[in-house]
Amino acid sequence: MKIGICPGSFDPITKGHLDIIKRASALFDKVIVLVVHNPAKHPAFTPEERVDLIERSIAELSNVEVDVYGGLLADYCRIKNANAIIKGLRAVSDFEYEFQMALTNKKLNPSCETVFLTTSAENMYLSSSIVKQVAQFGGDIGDFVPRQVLYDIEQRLMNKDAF
Ligand code: COD
Repeated sequence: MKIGICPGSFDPITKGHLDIIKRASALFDKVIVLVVHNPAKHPAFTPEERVDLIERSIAELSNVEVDVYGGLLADYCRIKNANAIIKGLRAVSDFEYEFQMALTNKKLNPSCETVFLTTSAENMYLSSSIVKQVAQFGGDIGDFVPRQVLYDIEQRLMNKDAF
């Protein structure tokens, strides 16, 4: 069984993430969407909230599950016997950072490859940070996040202070 891991902060999940997850689910027998900590970010949603939003967004994908992990991604891949880490690439600006992580993960766990899927053109500009910024100032995020979780993300972010 080929197992792929889609890791990320998912703070919160966007249509860009969902597109990568759906395409990964067509390539692998099993996909685990993994909420992991990015030390460079200060999340707005708790890990449990992020898992819940992802689970509701992927409900129709029978070979996809969601998990959360507090350690190194390479160690999680070893525990799960994963074949690949699947990442989305939006633009050249993503490349250097993703390339560095791919090489580090390969060094830490040589049996796990990193597979890059290019973003779909309509999601190229999308990020969780953009979603948070637009929602905090009362903008419409309907085109940015999965419809199943739109209301909850809006409610949660609208009540956050902008400053
Ligand atoms: N279109 C396509 N892909 C997208 C889009 C979009 N619009 N938006 C995001 N993506 C992709 C990203 O490129 C990324 O591959 C993935 O979706 C997740 O994105 P984010 O922003 O939610 O998550 P990041 O970038 O903060 O995730 C970084 C990790 C949490 C994976 C990383 O920090 C990590 O592995 N942490 C665990 C600790 C560890 O092992 N560290 C060593 C790593 S070398």
